[in-house]
Amino acid sequence: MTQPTVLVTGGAGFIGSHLVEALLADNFLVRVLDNLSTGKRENLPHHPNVELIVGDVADPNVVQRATQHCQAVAHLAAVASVQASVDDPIGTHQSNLVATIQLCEAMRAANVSRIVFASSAAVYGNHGEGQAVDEDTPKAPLTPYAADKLASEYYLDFYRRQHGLDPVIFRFFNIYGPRQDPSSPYSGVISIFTERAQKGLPITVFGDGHQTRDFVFVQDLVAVLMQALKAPRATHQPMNVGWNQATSLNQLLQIIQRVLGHLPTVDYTTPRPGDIRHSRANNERLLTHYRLPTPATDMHEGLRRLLGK
Ligand code: NAD
Ligand code: UD2
Repeated sequence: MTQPTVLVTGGAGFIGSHLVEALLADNFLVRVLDNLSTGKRENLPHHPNVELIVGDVADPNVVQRATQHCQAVAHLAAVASVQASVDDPIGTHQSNLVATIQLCEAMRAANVSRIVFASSAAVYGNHGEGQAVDEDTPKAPLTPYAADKLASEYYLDFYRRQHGLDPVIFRFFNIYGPRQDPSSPYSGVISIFTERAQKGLPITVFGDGHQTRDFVFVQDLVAVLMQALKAPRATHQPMNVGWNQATSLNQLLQIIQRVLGHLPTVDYTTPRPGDIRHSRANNERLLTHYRLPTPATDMHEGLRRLLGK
C-alpha cells in the first residue's frame, strides 16, 4: 500500500518541524512547503520520506504543485511575529491571508479536503482579566497578524460551505519547546529566557512579572495535530489549544532557576504597549474531541527537556 502524503506548510519552522518528525514516525510521506523566511533546512531531518519545496504558499504555481496527491494539509506557514505585522501589514498579509486563500484554491483544484490550521489566541485580543477564554468570546483582533488569522478562519469556513473543504481550526495559546527561535526581542518568552539563562545573560521582564500565559509544550500540541490530520471525521468549530493553566513570568523564572541551578540578573522594566496581562484557555471543546497526552508536559518537565537537563 503506498504511504499517504501530508503537506506541511511552514514545516521547516519551530512547530512545523516537530510535526514533520511525528508524521515520519507514523510512516507518512511528508512534503514541506516553506520559504525559509524564518524556518531553517537544519530543522528538518535528513530522511528519504521528506520532500522540501522551498517556495511561497502565496504563489499559486508553487502551492498547486505542493498540494498534488496529498491526503491532508497542515497549514502552519505564517509570519508568526505580531510586531512584523504591525511594521509591515501589507507584506505580512501576503503570507498570513493571501497564502491561506491560495492554498484553499489549490486544495480545491487538487481535490484535497482535510486542512489543519494554526490560528492564534490573538483573535481574542485583550480578553478580560484572568478568566479562562472560551471560543465564543467576542473576537477583538488588535493587530494585522490577529486580523489575518481570524480572516483565514472565515475563508476556511467559506471553502467548507462552498467547496467541501474539511478544515480543523486550532487557536494556539503559547507554544514553547526546542527549536523555537530566540533571536528576536519578540520571540516566545520561554525561548528568550532559557537561552539567556543558559548563557548567563541578563533577563528583562517587561512589567512586574505577574503577567500570566497558558504555555503548551510543542510535543503535546503535535499529538493533537496528528489526531486532527488522521481523524476520519473532524469538528469544524475552532478549538483553543491550551491547558487552562496560568503561569506567571515570575513562576517561570523560579522553575528555570530550579532546573538550571542558577539564574542571571533579572531586570524589571515597563510593560510592553498592548501587552496582554493574563491569558488562559478554556479547553473543554478540545477535550471533547481529542485525547490529550496524559499527563500533559508540565512546566517543570517541559523546561527540563528544553534545557536538556
Ligand atoms: P515559525 O516562524 O517557526 O514557523 C513559520 C514557518 O512558516 C517558517 O518556517 C517560515 O519560514 C514559514 N513561512 C512563513 N511565511 C511563509 C510563506 N509565505 N510561504 C511559505 N512558508 C512561509 O513559527 P511557529 O511558532 O512554528 O508558528 C507556526 C504557526 O503557528 C504559525 O502559523 C503561527 O502563527 C502559529 N502560532 C504559533 C504560536 C506560538 O506560540 N509559537 C502561537 C499561536 C499561533
Ligand atoms: C503571543 C504570540 C503572539 C500572539 C500573542 C496573542 C509568540 C512569540 N507570541 O504573544 O504572536 O499570538 O501571543 O496573544 O508566539 N516578555 C518579557 N521579556 C521578554 C519577552 C517577553 O517580559 O524578554 C513578556 C511579554 O511582555 C509578555 C510575555 O512575556 O508579557 C509573553 O510574551 P510572548 O511574546 O512570549 O507571548 P505573547 O502572549 O505576548
